[in-house]
Amino acid sequence: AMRRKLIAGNWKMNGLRAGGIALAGDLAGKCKAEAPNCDFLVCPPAHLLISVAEAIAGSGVALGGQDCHTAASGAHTGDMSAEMLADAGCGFVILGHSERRADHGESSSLVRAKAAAAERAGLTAIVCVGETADEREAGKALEVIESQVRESLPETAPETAPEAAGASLVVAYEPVWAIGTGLTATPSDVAEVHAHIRKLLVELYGNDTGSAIRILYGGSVKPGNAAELMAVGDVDGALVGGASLKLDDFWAIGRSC
Ligand code: G2H
Repeated sequence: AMRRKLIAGNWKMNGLRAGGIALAGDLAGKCKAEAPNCDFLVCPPAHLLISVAEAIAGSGVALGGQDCHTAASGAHTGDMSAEMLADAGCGFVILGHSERRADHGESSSLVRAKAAAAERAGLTAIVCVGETADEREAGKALEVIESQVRESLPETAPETAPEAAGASLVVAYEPVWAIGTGLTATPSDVAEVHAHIRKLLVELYGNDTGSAIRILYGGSVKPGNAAELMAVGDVDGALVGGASLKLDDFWAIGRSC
């Protein structure tokens, strides 16, 4: 399947209004001036969503949230629903990032329920999976990733579009030990994991849909390692944390596709 690469910026809990809006606006300006070869997505913190939506309007840059609740509305203090993200202009939502699995005790079954909420609201979920250092050292990386995939992804097959933007579901492989540490998985480790995830997606959703779903790599992606990672089979883009906060680095990662 021809899958256009997706370069997704996960700003995490970073950015105040002045810097965040300028960063998004500058990226939008570059995309308008020079049509990139990949899809760009920015996932800013919630308070910036509406302003960033305005800053990127008409540029082709997409907007995403970093989490959502399972319910559409209700008595859930501090939470945001998928419908609210869509209302703010989002087309995507990151779900089950390892920081949420660790900091907020999110289980795969909760992530699956959130993915169903995203689908209900018309958002493309980016479901994150990945093993810890201990799990990798114990030789259990593939086993852990497989159970996260089987338990976190929606039970019903996502919708697929005929164009290269693929399916209304994205999977992100982020080895926990590579997140924000400067360590990256080797291209051969990444190839092994992505091929395994692809096999599972085809098993779960059938060949057409399973082949249309983009699988991103995440964990200390930067301009210096992006080209070799993006060249790996079944790597359909990157989920970028730290380097997405610097326009030149984020743009360079997109240019490496
Ligand atoms: C992994 C990644 C973005 P970083 O969490 O999701 O962050 O690129 O800073 O390792």
